[in-house]
Amino acid sequence: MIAIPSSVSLTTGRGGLPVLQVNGPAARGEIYLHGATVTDWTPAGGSPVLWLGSASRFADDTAIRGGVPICFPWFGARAGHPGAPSHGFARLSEWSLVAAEDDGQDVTLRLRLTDDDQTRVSAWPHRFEAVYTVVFGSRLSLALQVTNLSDETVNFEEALHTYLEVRDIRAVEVSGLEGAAFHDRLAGPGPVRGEPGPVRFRSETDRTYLDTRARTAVHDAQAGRSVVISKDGSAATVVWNPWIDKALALSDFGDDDWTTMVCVEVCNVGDAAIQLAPGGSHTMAATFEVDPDPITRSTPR
Ligand code: TA6
Repeated sequence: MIAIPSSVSLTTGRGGLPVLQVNGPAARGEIYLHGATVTDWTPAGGSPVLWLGSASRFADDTAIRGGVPICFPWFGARAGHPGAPSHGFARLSEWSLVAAEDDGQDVTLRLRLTDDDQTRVSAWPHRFEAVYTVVFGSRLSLALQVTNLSDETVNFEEALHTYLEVRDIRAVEVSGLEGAAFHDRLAGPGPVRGEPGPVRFRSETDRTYLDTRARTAVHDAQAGRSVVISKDGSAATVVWNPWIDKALALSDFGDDDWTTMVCVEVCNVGDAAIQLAPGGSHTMAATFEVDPDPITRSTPR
């Protein structure tokens, strides 16, 4: 067991799952070893930024519904493998804590996942190492580094499937994607031309924005805050809200939970999947920052 600072404790969390709890100078945080799922980031003096559902299950055979599940090494369904878990095996696996540090301001945790007997017979059977670095500070920084330990070139998809808490999705806007073409999962194949304004939510929304390295922001006027999401090493962004019917269809989604969450996912999926030569590494990073300024833009009716 590695040495951990006094601001970090490894304890038993919901569902009896092991969880690392962080009480740092700049923020409170929580990350389950199950899926290396960050489930809380609360900046000092602020309110929780990540969303957890009222019906989220904490069990080792299901992904945690909320926080930041890690989708890897595929996104969505795995073509040709109908029995493969949605969004890959990383969010269903137990990661290991390999480093923990408190520098007096930020608390940094590093977790690791490598191939094992199960992954080597999965829909993605390659040798790999994934190292996930999480910095709990006045900002939340996430970095997923994947290294190809096999002797063949590999392709993989990855997403930080981030659930953000909002007062009411019907009064939320997401900026930064103006003009970017997107795949609309609800409208079938083929990219859709971009839209000139911010993303607003009036029904189920499930969009993959292609070829965008832009910073985005979730404007929650009712909460008087915006959450700004910067990214590096990511060429796509997914925006999702299940709305009424999809939320009803998901057993680990409370019927009204859809109103208080939005997913903005820093990712490399589809045409932006990553190709790694033997021995190669790739890092995808996202940083979240709360801007407490109320939104100057009028809230859409
Ligand atoms: O991120 C959008 C999405 O791919 C949606 O299509 C929806 O399936 C969502 O992920 C949640 O997927 P999950 O497997 O966690 O229920």
